[in-house]
Amino acid sequence: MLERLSDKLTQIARQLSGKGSISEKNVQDAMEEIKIALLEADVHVRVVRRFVNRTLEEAKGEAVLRSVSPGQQFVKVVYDRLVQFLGDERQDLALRGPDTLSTILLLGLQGSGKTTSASKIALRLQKEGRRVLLIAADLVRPAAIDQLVTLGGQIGVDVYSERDAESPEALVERGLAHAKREQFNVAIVDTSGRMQADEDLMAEIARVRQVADPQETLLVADSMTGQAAVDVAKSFDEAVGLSGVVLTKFDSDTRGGAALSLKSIAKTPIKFIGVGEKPGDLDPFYPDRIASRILGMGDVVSLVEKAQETIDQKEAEELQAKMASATFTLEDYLAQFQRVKKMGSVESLLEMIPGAKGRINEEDIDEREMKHEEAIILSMTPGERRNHRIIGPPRRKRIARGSGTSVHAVNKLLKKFEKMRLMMKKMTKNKKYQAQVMSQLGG
Ligand SMILES: Nc1nc2c(ncn2[C@@H]2O[C@H](COP(=O)(O)OP(=O)(O)O)[C@@H](O)[C@H]2O)c(=O)[nH]1
Ligand SMILES: [Mg+2]
Repeated sequence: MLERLSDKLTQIARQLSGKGSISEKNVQDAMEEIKIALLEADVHVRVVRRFVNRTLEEAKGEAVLRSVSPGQQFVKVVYDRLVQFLGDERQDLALRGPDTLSTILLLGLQGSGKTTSASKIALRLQKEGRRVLLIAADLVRPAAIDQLVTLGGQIGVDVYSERDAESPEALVERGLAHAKREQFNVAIVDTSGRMQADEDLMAEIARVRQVADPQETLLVADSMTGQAAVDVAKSFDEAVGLSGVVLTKFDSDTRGGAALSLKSIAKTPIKFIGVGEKPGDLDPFYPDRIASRILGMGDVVSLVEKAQETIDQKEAEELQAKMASATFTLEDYLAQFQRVKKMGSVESLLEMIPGAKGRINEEDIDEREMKHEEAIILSMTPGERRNHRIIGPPRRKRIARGSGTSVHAVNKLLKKFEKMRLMMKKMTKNKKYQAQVMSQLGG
């Protein structure tokens, strides 16, 4: 799987991580090589450009970690970007509870692996304890019905089929009625494909989709077709709307272009990969595992992760010491906003403050108000930030003007900050105050 891309990137990463120090030129050269490797892997050119730009941007913005080499740190940046481009989090099927029928509709071009995938997903859900019914709605090729019936027999899953249905949508309607009557809780609909995603196919699919009203509309795409798979996903998504992709023949895909381009070009998450011809050959798609496989530098990645954790730990300790001694300034407060921005969530801020997690919800913190407060603090001089007590009425007026807010807003922030500081001091001594302080933080 992805051997070719993996070999290239692993080689580049190994060279980098071995270096004790790296220059801007090293980074540029490495990025150039990565770019070529990605293009050779048939990754969409727009994705390649985005990948390179984001990686460089991120590498520049990274805090230097003392316990790892810059090369190792850069490898981690590349790894993080790979995970992001592969889709970040694992996306599971969004099915209803077991008391109601859930429907999964499979779409795709001829030969992409729809029928095979239908039986693979059926087996998987059956193992999870679901009562699964396969519906054979490919009426174009008579052999398709036999194929699904045979596969169903192999895995012990019932197949609903009709030999002379007037249309796929009529068959699906009856199949689903059967599923409800017989208390199946998942119905998987296998549809017909064409050589191309033409208008006829789209019209048929749209009719079937309307009748099926599925919880999941999955495109089955052949990973070996690379970028073409991405174009197919885009046109299916525009025509009928997709909830995810099953990327088949991943076992034979040495390049990885489809896997890396799908999420950012076609905006559809990969939910499963097909890794062989047998019914058991279906894996959930884990972006981080695939990224590790591509980069082959798992040890470096976890080393850097650990170093990052330690830095966070140190920051947290410093912050707590400041809170305890009431030397917490507006500058520290501002640093926290920036931290939230960098980490992308308020949650990371809450993690820094002992006892805050679980007591306060992320939603309680008004992000818009945070932006205002940030603007206000940014309009202060460094001296004002370090000692807010010197900010009298004239300064308040100036700051309000500079930040595009009002004197009222500035007053409010200063009052809140003063109160917060006092409470923080108490908080570090008295657990009971922690929750109160956090609600202050929320405004
Ligand atoms: N190696 C491999 N072969 C697969 C995979 N999925 C499907 N196939 C093969 O691809 C061919 C077409 O599959 P089929 O399910 O009939 O495609 P359909 O026309 O979309 O229904 C068959 O020979 C399958 O065995 C996979 O994940 N790996
Ligand atoms: Mg088929």
